[in-house]
Amino acid sequence: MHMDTISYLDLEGNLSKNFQGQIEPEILLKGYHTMALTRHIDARMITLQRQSAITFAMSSLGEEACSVASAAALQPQDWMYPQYREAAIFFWRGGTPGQYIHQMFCNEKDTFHGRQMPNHFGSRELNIVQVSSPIGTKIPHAAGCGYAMRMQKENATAICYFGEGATSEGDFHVGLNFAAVRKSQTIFFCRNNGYAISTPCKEQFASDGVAPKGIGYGVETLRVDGNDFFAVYDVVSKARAHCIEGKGPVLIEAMTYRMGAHSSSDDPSVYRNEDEVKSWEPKDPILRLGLYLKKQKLWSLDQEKKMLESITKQVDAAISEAKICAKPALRSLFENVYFEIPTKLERQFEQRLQEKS
Ligand SMILES: Cc1ncc(C[n+]2csc(CCOP(=O)(O)OP(=O)(O)O)c2C)c(N)n1
Ligand SMILES: [Mg+2]
Repeated sequence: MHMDTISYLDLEGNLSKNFQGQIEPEILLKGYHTMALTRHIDARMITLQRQSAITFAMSSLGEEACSVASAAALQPQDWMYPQYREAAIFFWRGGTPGQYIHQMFCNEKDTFHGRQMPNHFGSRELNIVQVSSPIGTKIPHAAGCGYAMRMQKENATAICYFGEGATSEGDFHVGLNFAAVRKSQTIFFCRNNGYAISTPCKEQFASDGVAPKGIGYGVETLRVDGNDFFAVYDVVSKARAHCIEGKGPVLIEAMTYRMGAHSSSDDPSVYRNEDEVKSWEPKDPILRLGLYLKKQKLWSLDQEKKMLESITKQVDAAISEAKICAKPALRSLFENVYFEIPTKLERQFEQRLQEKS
């Protein structure tokens, strides 16, 4: 089976008449700013990794509209389960560059006490469940969370983000089937960015992408242009309403492209062609929304310049602070597991202290 892709914003920034929704200019401007901020931070983090200031970095270059437009279409009470290419949802919800960068440095001010890899952000206050490395494990969690929301008749949904590679994991199938049968208030947001590290889609599945899998499980399924802010916002708004009305979960397949390397440990030049990358440049989500905003006289070159200057200043300051911040205290390795630290662990801590001195 073949499914069409919903798209409203063309490559010149013209909005199709088929777009029936409405997005306030403030949302578009905040969306544009959040995408630009995320792109800037991602680029800086990759450079810092190359300079050995941090150990690892992943970027969402070219995929920013997937996170930002989806987050914009949701409510603060909706729970978010990101993979690792969704840093922008954290910024959309008010997470600061400083908080994010401390996590990237795994330092004393990192909310997670340096116990995770970089890019494993999260926030209890912002209803963002922390990223975990094993692919797909959050899919059943979000299915269960959405089921709990339905049982408690909450005006809330759970959104789970993952890549197309994650749909080859058993967790995807377990999660979708459970959510479909139980009518969980869950939005499954799949970013189909063409690759799972070096594995292209054509070696990942024989189906027409991910969408047919949702239909197979009886899940309402939509395929959208993931680089179109308007289209992503629109389908996620509709998906949220569908969940809240008790009609069951929704699977969204957002068609996008991973413009950068998989991570700082990857070199994509060994497995993909530069022409393929170039062909996606005009589809860039920031470029397209920017063209629209300028045509609508909502944005100018002068504003663009000022925005980039202010982002650079803000991020520079956050990096400088993170660089001089101490690593987490040794003691923190032993905390937050038990309410009271058991004697055995206390002894290990003492032993470690002696080894250090
Ligand atoms: C269970 C599991 N298997 C393998 C890996 C190694 N791994 C990390 S990212 C990744 C590719 C994921 O691709 P996709 O889901 O398409 O997301 P993308 O990186 O493209 O955003 C793999 C195989 C892992 N983290 N967890
Ligand atoms: Mg992928």
